[in-house]
Amino acid sequence: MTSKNETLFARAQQTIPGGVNSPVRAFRAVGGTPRFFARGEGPYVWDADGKRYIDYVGSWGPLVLGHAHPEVVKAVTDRAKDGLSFGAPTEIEIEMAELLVKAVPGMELVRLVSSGTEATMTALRLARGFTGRPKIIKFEGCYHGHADSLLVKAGSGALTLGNPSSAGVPPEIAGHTVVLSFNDAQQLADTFAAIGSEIAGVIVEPIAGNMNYVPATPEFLRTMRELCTKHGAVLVFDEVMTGFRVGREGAQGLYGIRPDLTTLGKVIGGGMPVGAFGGRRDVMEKIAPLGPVYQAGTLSGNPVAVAAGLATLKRVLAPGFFDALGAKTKRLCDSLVAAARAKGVPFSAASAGGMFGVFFRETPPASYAQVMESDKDAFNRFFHAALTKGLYFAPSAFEAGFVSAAHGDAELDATARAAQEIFATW
Ligand code: KE4
Repeated sequence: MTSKNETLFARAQQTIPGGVNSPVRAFRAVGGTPRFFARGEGPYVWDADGKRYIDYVGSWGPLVLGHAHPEVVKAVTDRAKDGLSFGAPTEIEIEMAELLVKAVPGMELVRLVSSGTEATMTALRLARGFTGRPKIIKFEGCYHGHADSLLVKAGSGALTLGNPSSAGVPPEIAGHTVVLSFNDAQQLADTFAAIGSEIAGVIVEPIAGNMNYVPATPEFLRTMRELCTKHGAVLVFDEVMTGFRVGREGAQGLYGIRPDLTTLGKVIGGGMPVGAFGGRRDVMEKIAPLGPVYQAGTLSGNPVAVAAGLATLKRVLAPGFFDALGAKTKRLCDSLVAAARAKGVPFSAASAGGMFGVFFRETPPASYAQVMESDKDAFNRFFHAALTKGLYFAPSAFEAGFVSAAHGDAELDATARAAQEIFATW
C-alpha cells in the first residue's frame, strides 16, 4: 500500500524543486521518502500516514518547549487578532529587544530580522562596513545560512548534499571568504599574522551544530577573541542554533567569551520566523538608518512572530530550565551510547543543554576531519531503524539533534528501549 508520504512527495516534486522548501528535508543523504508531518504536540509529531514519532529535530532547533505549546499558541492567536503586520514599529518589538539586550552578554543594541541567514549576512556586512576591510574568516563545516559569502565549504544541507561550496557564487565574492579549520588555533594565528589588516571579521559557531555536534575548544575561542581584538576585526558568534538552546546565555555564556556581534534565530521565534543580530554599540550604530550599512525587511520584527518568541523565551529564562533540559539530553545520549556499546558498536555522543550529537565512531569528533571519519552508512542504517521504531532523528549525519522541555521519562525510556532493540540486531 502506498504511503501518503510517498504520494505527497511525488506530488510535491511536480511544483517544488526536490519536493521540499529546504534541501536537508529531502532525505537525500539518508535515502527513502521524507515524512510529511500533519501535526505536532509536545515531544511528538505525526506524519501523513498518522504514524507517531518522538521528535528529536524540533524544526532544527526552534521548538525548545516542544510542539504547539499552549502558551505559545495562545500568544500567536491573541496577537494575530490585532493584526498580522504593519511595516511600522510596535511595542512588542521593544519588549523582545529589551529581553535580548538583558539576556545576551555584550548585546548593547539589537536588530530583529526574519531568519538566521538575514542575521549572519547582515552581521558580516556590518563587519565590512565598520572596518572598511574585505575579508571574512569562516570555518570548514560551519554553516551560517545561505548568503553568498558564507556558502564556501559550509556545513548542514550543503555538506549533506556533498556540495559544501555552492554553485552561483562568483569567485570575486568567494575569494574574500577565507576558510580555515575549526579548532585549529595555530592556523588562525598564522592567518592573522599574514593578512590581519584585511580581515573585517571572523564568524564561528561556538558549538558547531552543522557538521553534527562539535564544540569549539576554549583555547580556540580565546585565541580568536585575542586576535580579533589585536587586529581590530569583528568577532561574530553565530548562535542561531546555540542561542537559548545550550544555556540561558548561549554558548558564549558557557565559554565566558564575549563576541563583538551575536546572531540569533530559531528559539527566539519559538517556531515562527525571527532572527536577530546585535552587540557592540559602536558597531551596531553603523546600521541604517543611523549609519551607512544598509539592511531592511518587510516582516522584520513581525509582531505575531515576536509574540511566539517572547512566550517561548519567558519559559526558557525561568530558573532551572536548562538544568532540567540538559539532564534530559544527557540521559538520552547515555542511553544511546550504552545500547550501542553493549553490542560492541563504535558509537559516541556529546551534548550541551538541549542540543546533542551522535557519532558512529569511538569518541566524539573534535574537528571536521574527525567528523568525516564517522561511519555515515551506519548512521543512515540507524536513522531508518529508528524511524521504523517511531523515533525521528535529523535525516543527516551532519546535523545536531534537539531535546525539548516536553520530552519526559516516557519518551526517554521508550527511546532507550528502541535503541537496545536496534543494536540487538545490528
Ligand atoms: P535560517 O536562515 O535557516 O533561519 O538560519 C541559518 C542558520 C544560521 N546559523 C546557524 C548556526 C544555523 O544552524 C542556521 C540554520 N540551520 C539549519 C539546520 N542545521 C536550518 C535547517 C535548514 O537549512 O533547513
